[in-house]
Amino acid sequence: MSRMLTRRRVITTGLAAVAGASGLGVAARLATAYGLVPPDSGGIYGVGETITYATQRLLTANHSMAREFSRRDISKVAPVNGGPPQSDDYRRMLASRFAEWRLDVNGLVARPASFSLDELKRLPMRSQITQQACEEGWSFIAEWTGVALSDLLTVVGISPRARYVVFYPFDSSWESIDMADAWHPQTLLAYGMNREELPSGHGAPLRLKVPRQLGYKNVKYLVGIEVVESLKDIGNGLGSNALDYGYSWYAGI
Ligand SMILES: Nc1nc2c(c(=O)[nH]1)N[C@H]1C(S)=C(S)[C@@H](COP(=O)(O)O)O[C@H]1N2
Ligand SMILES: [Mo]
Repeated sequence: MSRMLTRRRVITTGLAAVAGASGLGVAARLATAYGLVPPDSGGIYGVGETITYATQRLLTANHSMAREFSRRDISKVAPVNGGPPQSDDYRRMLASRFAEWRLDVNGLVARPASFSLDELKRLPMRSQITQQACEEGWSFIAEWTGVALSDLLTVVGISPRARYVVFYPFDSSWESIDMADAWHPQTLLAYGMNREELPSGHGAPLRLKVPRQLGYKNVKYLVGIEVVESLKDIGNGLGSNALDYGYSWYAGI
C-alpha cells in the first residue's frame, strides 16, 4: 500500500469518525485544513456539504471514472431540460450556425483566448458514451463528442493559484467546478451528440459534460470560461446559480 493511500485512508476515516464522535464542526475544520471546503459551505447545509464534498474528494482522489456505455445502450429518447435561450443574440447565432460565436477563456490563465467553433474542433477530439442524470430523477445515455477541458486548459495555461473553473452560458445557469473535475479525463466541452452536431435544445454550440455530477452542473449554451481562485465575487458568491433554487454546489454522483 502506498504512503499516499495510507494517508488518504487515515484522513477519510478520520473525517467520518470525527463527524460522528466529536461533532460536525471539528470535521469541517479538518476539511478546511486540507483545502476541501466547497464554496457554499456557509449556508444552512454548510457543514453537511463540507463533509460530503471532502469525503468524496478524498475517496476519489485518483480520478475515479464515470461508467462508459456501448453504442447499443444509447437512449432512444433524450429529454431536454432548459430549452434554447430566448435572447436575440442566441437566435441570431443559431441562425448563422454559430459562425460568429466565440468561447472566451480568461481569468488566471497565461494566454487568455477566444475560440471559434472551428478552432475548438481542431483541438484533439474525444468521445464518450455516458449517462446524464438530472436531479429531478430522470436520466439518459448519449454519446458526447468534443474537446477535453484539460486540453483547453493546457492550451491557455493555468496559474498555480487556480482553484475553480466557472462556466458562463447565454442564459442564467452559470456553474463552477473545482480543479479535480476540471482536469478529470472525462470532463468534456461537447459540440457533438450521438454523432451529430449538438442539437440546440441540448446546448448548442457547446456544453460542459461532467459525468460524475448531476445534470445541472452540465452547463449548456456556453459563451465563456473563467479560471479563478475564489468564487466569492461572482454572482451570488456561492459558485452556482443552482444554489438560488435550493441545490448544492457539489453534485457528485
Ligand atoms: N445553460 C443551461 N445549462 C443547463 C440547463 C439550463 O437550463 N441552462 N439545465 C441543466 C439541467 S437541470 C439539466 S438536467 C441538463 C439537461 O440537459 P439536456 O437538456 O441535454 O438533457 O442541462 C443542464 N444545463
Ligand atoms: Mo437537471
